[in-house]
This record gives sequence, structure tokens and C-alpha cells, in this order.
Amino acid sequence: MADWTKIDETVKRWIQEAGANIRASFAGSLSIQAKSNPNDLVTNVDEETERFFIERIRTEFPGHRILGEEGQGDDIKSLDGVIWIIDPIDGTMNFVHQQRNFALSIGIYENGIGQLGYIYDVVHDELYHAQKGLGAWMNDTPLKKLDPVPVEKAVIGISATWLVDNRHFDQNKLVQLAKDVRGTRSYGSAALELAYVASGRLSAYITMRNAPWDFAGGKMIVEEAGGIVSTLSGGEINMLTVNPVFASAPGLHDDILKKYLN
Ligand code: 2AM
Ligand code: CA
Repeated sequence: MADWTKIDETVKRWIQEAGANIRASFAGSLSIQAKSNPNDLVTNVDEETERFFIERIRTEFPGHRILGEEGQGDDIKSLDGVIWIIDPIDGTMNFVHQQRNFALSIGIYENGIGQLGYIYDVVHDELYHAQKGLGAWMNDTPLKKLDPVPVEKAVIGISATWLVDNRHFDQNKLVQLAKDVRGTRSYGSAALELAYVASGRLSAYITMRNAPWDFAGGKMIVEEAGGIVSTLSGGEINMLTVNPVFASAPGLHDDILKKYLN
């Protein structure tokens, strides 16, 4: 049996160190490259931060496997054993353009079950984290269990991408939802938006396309805070593939599924 409390202490120490390195990088110059398309960016800091964790995990926890966005970890085809799912910088476009609104995200899963989750807002020094069965925190403050929210009082995180013609979803359903809620917001970092759902800053977050490293940490934190995370049809999230993701406060999750998403 893994000692999750001990692993938690180690991860938090590493996250603080990696965060300090990322903040220090603001003073230097970035090397920026495009990946799958001209707007899909990666920088030397994404790669260095991923390597920072991989080197330490390999030394400290040699039996654990690693799925990292920048592909320097293992080739993961199953959820067997302990897997660290890492996004060194979630919201790379924000990191490059704004030097804010990005986060480091880590989810640690054992046989597909989330045990530890972390989202570190590096610029604001806000660490959201959760441990299975023990709850969720922002820094040292426990997050309150989420209360049900009615649609008309909901502030939801959604990108404008999904409210215009797109290949993935009939935008008219989401346009009606956007009209009915109190407000919409878009931060450009799935991890941060999930942290905001967990802490009640957002009532829900909806996206058509998230990769496991975008949601692995956040899913755990939202669930430990009493929220619900599913696909847009209410199904279970697949931790090995890209998914549509719908994270929400309780009550609201059911209302939106029934009234808007089916
Ligand atoms: P990233 O910055 O780590 O790539 C808004 O763009 C959010 O969606 C960010 O969390 C971003 O993560 C993620 N994202 C962007 N393009 C994506 C893609 N093609 N597949 C999955 N997630 C993506
Ligand atoms: Ca990333």
C-alpha cells in the first residue's frame, strides 16, 4: 500500500520548487514552439518543468508510471498501478501572452482511482489539492462542501469556441444555457477552471475537448469538494483519452444535463 500522506508531502515540496523556477523564468527569454497547430504552443519552461517532475519521480518512486503532456514520460496504454498525470503548464497560451492564468496540474491515480490531485496557480501562489476521502484544500484552508446552485444563479466557465459553429457540439444548446445563467467566464486554463469550480468561484465548467493532463488533478479536487465531473452526456470520464468535460456543483449538474445537454 502506498503511503499517500507521505507522497503528498513530497509532491507539495516539489510543486513549490517547480513554481519558484517558473516564476524565475519570467525574467529570462522564452523559447516558444508550435505543436499540432500554430496556436498549440509549448515553451522550454513546459518541457523543463515536466522533466523536473519526471527525474524526481523516477528516483523517489521507481515503480510509478508517468503520463505527461509533453511526452517525456511513459507510453501509457492502461491505468494499472500508480500513474502520475502531469500538465507542467496548463494554459500555455496564457503563460506566453499574459504571464498569468496558467497552472501546474498533477493527478495521481492508482488502478484508475484518483488518490491525490494538485492544481498550482503559480502566480498567485494558490495550491488547490485533494486527497481521496480526506477532502480538498486551497493552501491550508479546507474547501467548503459545494452547495446546490440553480441555473439562474450560476456563473459558468465556457470558452466562446463552443458558443459558435464548431465540429464537436451543437452550439445552440450551449447558447441557450449561456443566455439563462447569471454569467459566463473563460480563463483559458482547464485546470484553473476546475479549481474554481471546486472552490465555488465558478458554478460549472464545460469544454468539448480536454486531455487527461488537463483534468486529472482537477477532477479529483472537484469531486472531493462535493462537485460532479462527467462527460457532456453524464457518462464517466475516460482517463486515457480526450473527453468532453462537464464539472459542476451538485444539483446544477443534473439540471443542466436534463434541460440543455440531451
Ligand atoms: P494546455 O494549455 O495545457 O494546452 C484552453 O485552451 C484549455 O484547453 C487549456 O487547458 C489547454 O491546455 C486545453 N487545450 C488546448 N488545446 C487542446 C487540445 N487540442 N486538446 C486538449 N486540450 C487542449
Ligand atoms: Ca500544457
